[in-house]
Amino acid sequence: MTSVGSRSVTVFVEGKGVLRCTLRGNLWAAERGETRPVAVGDRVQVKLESGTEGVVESVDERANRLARHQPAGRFSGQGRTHTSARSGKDPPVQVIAANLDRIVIVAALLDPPFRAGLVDRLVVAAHMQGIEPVLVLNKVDLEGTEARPGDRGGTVTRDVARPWIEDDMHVIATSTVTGEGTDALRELLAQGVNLLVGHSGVGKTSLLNVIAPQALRATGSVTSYHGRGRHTTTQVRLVPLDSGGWMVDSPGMREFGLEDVRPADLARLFTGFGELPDACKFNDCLHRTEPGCAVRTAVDAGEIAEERYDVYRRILDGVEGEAV
Ligand SMILES: Nc1nc2c(ncn2[C@@H]2O[C@H](COP(=O)(O)OP(=O)(O)OP(=O)(O)O)[C@@H](O)[C@H]2O)c(=O)[nH]1
Ligand SMILES: [Mg+2]
Ligand SMILES: [Zn+2]
Repeated sequence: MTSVGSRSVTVFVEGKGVLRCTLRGNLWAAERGETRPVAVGDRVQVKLESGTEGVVESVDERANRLARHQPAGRFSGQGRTHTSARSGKDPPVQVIAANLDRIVIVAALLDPPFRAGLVDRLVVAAHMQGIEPVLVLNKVDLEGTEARPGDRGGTVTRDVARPWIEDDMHVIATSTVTGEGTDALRELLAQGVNLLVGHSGVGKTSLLNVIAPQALRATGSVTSYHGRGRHTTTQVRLVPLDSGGWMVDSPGMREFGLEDVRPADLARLFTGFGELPDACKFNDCLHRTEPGCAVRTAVDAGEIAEERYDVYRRILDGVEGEAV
């Protein structure tokens, strides 16, 4: 499955290229708490109707998926299968892509400003699904540039990636302007299916254009107002690489709601606490104010940075909010 539109989808068939397909009606009825019956990256069975068209008959079981939880009241109108039949149940999740080998989390050093929260949520989601997370710190050509007023001040450097580097995650600093890091990224992503995700305007599509220039896609300038991207990419799309691998470009996201994380599991999936959660007095410690908490003790001793702990607490609040 290479793209999913509101009426039809495109499917890559070995030896035939890309076919435009409709979905067998019962696929819509069989939706599994998801906004759409299929996602980019799904492997499907297709009945050919002509040289360029077909019907998707069924969707194979997935190895994994990256899905975002849609906060209640925020999902109406984004799909078409979750109306009356699901009322009163959990809102459907939005599956961004399926059957992934890597989730390539792209963040910019500046413009838009680096925000750890989204990176951390995506890393937790990747760990839960057993998918390798990769962090790409893009726009490093802007390193040392004074942050603009309103961007919380201060100068941002590539040091922001230290928690993930210390956790042995692949972290690559890149610039599509100077070319720094792009060869290393191309090499890392040569095989398998790689999903590009991150805030709008961080340079996901620009990186894709460097790695797969034959599939040149539109990029947009970051609006100066708020430094927020304009959401140039509007559809999730699978692009083949000459190396045999695949890239999936996705529209920028403002936030990412984690699905189905048990609050007591979060600290073990979060980057930066190491084995400490296992040393707490209570097995289901949430590392807030519980007695005998090894995480809090390490924060108070300055062994864990307050900022890291604050990000954890924000994500925990969100996870607990969704759980009720
Ligand atoms: N200085 C600098 N600018 C970059 C770099 N990479 C991309 N840009 C610029 O950042 C802007 C946004 O790039 P895009 O590739 O469209 O960003 P995106 O992440 O695909 O954005 P959405 O599709 O909206 O999610 C464009 O103006 C790019 O030229 C970089 O390494 N350095
Ligand atoms: Mg884009
Ligand atoms: Zn604890």
